[in-house]
Amino acid sequence: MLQTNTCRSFQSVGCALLLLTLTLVPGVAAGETIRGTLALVSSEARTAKKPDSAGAVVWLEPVGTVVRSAASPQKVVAMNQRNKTFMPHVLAIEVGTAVDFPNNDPIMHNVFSNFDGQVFDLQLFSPQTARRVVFRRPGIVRVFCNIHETMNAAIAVLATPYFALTDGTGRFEIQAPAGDYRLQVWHERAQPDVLARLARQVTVGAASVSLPDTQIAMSNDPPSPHKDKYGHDYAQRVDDHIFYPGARR
Ligand SMILES: [Cu+2]
Repeated sequence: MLQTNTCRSFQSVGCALLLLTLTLVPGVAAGETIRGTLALVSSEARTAKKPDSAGAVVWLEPVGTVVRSAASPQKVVAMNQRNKTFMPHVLAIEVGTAVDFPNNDPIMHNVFSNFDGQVFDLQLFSPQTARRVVFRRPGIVRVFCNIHETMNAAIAVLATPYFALTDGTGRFEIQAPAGDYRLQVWHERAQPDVLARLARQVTVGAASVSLPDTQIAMSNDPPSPHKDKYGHDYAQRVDDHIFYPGARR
């Protein structure tokens, strides 16, 4: 993740400084729905296309007593591996949720996470098989593959059932009982201090809440390099030796 100052220094060569806007409007069913927009807007004049605003995680942590809704959270979700890509790229789950990692490629993968969040290592596993991890503590889990350096994803493990991911236009909707909450936001390309400033108290069922615009430094560059599960740089690898015997290439 690039530092803000780094991004500033690159503005002249195409580093995008994006504007994050967030507005909450109570839903039709007041006290139960919060809808909002978390739009990523490029300030770079040359960027004609609107940035994709998908993949921001928004969640509400109850403050004090909130009567929990009867709906139970989804307990098993999946993060696929297809075309050497994790899909979806960002998952949001409640603590205690199991995540399956199905390998839909004709080659082996080795899914792992070795810092922050929950550390795990699924070892090499074959095409058309899956491994499962149950996430037991809150945090942001960075997910990688030990074979393919370009594969990366994130799982936001949350201590609340009230959360949502933004769509491509930045829209999100959270169902929650009436009460007081602390709203928090995470985006993989946002600096921690920016995210901290976005956190605030909200009351579901009250009048509309407007949150101020905040600038968020982001880069169009690829994500920062990461190490393999042994803490080493990724070596140049020939994929052929990890093709599963008999699998279609
Ligand atoms: Cu892989």
